Amino acid sequence: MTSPAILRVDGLVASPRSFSFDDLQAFSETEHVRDFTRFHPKRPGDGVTLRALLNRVAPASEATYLTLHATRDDFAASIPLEDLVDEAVVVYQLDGTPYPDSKGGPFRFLLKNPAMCHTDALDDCANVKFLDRIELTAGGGRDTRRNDEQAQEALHHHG
Ligand SMILES: Nc1nc2c(c(=O)[nH]1)N[C@H]1C(S)=C(S)[C@@H](COP(=O)(O)O)O[C@H]1N2
Ligand SMILES: [Mo]
Repeated sequence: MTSPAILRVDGLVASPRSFSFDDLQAFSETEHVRDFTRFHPKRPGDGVTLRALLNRVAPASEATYLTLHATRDDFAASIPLEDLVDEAVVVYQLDGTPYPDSKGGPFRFLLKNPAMCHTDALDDCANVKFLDRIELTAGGGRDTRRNDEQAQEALHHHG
């Protein structure tokens, strides 16, 4: 058996924590965002708010950025925390089962209203797939969105 997928939230926080599918399902209804198609018609699924996750880890006052890591394909995005906090959802289920790989699961970071690619820190590129770690940092951390032109081109020639 493979071990269950885990989302780690750590860095400049009082209580680093790891969340499983079951842990996220247990979040209260007010901490949930049901049916993300209300924000983006092509992105179904249910998630929990970034705020609800942060409430459980107690960010330090020095934490100003979130760095979102996808170990699987070595992708990262780093975004100012205050811009994000009411904008972001971690989607973890579709029809009551873990969010599929084909949609960027088991955990996918989604912005309610992303800007076009490369036009803002909160752009479509920040909708990190295969999210396994949210790291709180003082100032910006790793961000593979700002690669050279050619690499960026390659990134956008998917699907
Ligand atoms: N892990 C990971 N997440 C990622 C990417 C990636 O290459 N790896 N590409 C990003 C970019 S550049 C964009 S524009 C969106 C595309 O999301 P979509 O394939 O669901 O349209 O995913 C973002 N999330
Ligand atoms: Mo992108």
